[in-house]
Amino acid sequence: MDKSALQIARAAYQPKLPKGLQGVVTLKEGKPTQSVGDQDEIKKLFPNTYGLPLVEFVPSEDKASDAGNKTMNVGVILSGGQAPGGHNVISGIFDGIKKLNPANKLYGFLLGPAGLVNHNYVELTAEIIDEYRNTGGFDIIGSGRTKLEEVEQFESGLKILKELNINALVIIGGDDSNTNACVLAEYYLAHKTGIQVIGCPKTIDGDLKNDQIEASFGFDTACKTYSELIGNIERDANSAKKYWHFIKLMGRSASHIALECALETQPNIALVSEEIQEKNMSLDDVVDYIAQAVADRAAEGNNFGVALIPEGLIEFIPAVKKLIAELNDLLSSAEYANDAPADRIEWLNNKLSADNAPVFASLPRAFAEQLTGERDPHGNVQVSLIETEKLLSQMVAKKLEKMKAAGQYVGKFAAQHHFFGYEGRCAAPSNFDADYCYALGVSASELIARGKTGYMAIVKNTTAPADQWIAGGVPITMMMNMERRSGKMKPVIRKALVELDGKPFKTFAAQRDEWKKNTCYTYPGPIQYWGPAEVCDRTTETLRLEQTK
Ligand code: FBP
Repeated sequence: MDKSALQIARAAYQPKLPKGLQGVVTLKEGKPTQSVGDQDEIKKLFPNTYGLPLVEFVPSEDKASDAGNKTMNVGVILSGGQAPGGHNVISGIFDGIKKLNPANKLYGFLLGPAGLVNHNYVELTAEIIDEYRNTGGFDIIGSGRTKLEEVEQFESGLKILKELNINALVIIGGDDSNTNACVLAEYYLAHKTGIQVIGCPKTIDGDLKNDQIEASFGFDTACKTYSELIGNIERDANSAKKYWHFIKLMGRSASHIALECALETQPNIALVSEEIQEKNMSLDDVVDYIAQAVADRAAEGNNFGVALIPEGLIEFIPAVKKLIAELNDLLSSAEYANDAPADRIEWLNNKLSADNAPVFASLPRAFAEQLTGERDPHGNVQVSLIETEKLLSQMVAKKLEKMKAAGQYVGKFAAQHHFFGYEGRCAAPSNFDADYCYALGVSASELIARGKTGYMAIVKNTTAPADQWIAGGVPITMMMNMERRSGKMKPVIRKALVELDGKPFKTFAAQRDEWKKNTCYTYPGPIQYWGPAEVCDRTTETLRLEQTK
């Protein structure tokens, strides 16, 4: 395999580990836990994995690990969207289990949970692992979005796990995948299979966090990658002074990425979906807000600007959200399947309720097509395929024409469009993600060695230098509550949306009017791997603000 100079140098990077995971490791158990909500229901659904204690790894003076050195084989699965650092979680697990006993083996299931169900796997040897240390991507074993939730899948998985003599499975995924990891842990425990299941918090979206999980891995690198690009665009905008750049940022539902990038780059506008929902804003309200900012800047002679738009925005505009819910029902109906209409848009126009039909009719045709396109495996709109940035800029242009005619706007408006998502999901992990992920992997191996199941590996105190980080595990049931999903109440890990009374949003809100009117851009530049710690080991602003008391 040909390698770039950076790849070669970066392969030699030794991730920093918390003190508690260096040398001989000892486990400290906390008090029994309970779920964040709906305790009785969650306890009933998870009788074997409910109420387990929080655990922490602490340095030990002992000569040998309290986990002993029994042989153990481990399987690993990457689930869902790529996130920088996945390869380091896997190398952390590998090094962790080999340290406990060199005879231990690690198997990777290919292309996500489907690899377990369909028995596609590879043994991850030292040679393979060394090729992937500190690299971005999930290509070591690939990823996939198959949901692990049916008993037949659990049983099929069990067969191959038994055949390979695997005693523990690590599922690296987001909130849904970790919820499913917990269901699987409970099932394997209840059926006395002897197989443990451990989760790992992954997603660039940053929405898998709570009192126990400070950040999901990949968020740091993805945001820094996007912020570099946004900073470059800001400098271009401020040099040419002739374009408004509309930049959509990934994140599916939550606006954590857009908010973090705003804190990093101080754009003229950054929309936060959670706020738009809270204020019950319509699409027109959002357009008016942007158009007014364009007009105000034009009045000062600034016919340029940068606007950040979170990917999930349209689902948070209450009227559009209602429309999407009805579209989902109509598109999955037997009537739609039987009619198989040649013109989907016209068919929907005729079927929509009186409330939703005018909202649908007001959308440009291209956008209506995207909104009614193929759903993801969970029946959700694929927000990454919807060009919200173009919709907004077209609507803003129309609004500005009207304002011009009414003498409320004098200026020129030309828009450029960008969508940053895939650009950052496989970037080479920042030092933070490289260290954090490696520690998560080692932590997972130590949890396994102690027979834990139904836990997620965690690392806390992450705004301190890495050797002061605290590694351990949290019972997954502790993070659960009951929520309605596809019409049924289900136990799920609570998704973390942007908190409007949280420090990151408040810090942004206190400055945004200044950024909107004036040109206050900041230029974060590319991720640095070598150099002063304040540059190379910096966390996200979100994490710094959330963890500063
Ligand atoms: P995960 O939640 O699985 O980590 O994926 C996040 C994400 O990157 C979203 O930000 C985005 O909407 C989606 O994946 C895109 O999915 P796909 O890779 O299937 O296009």
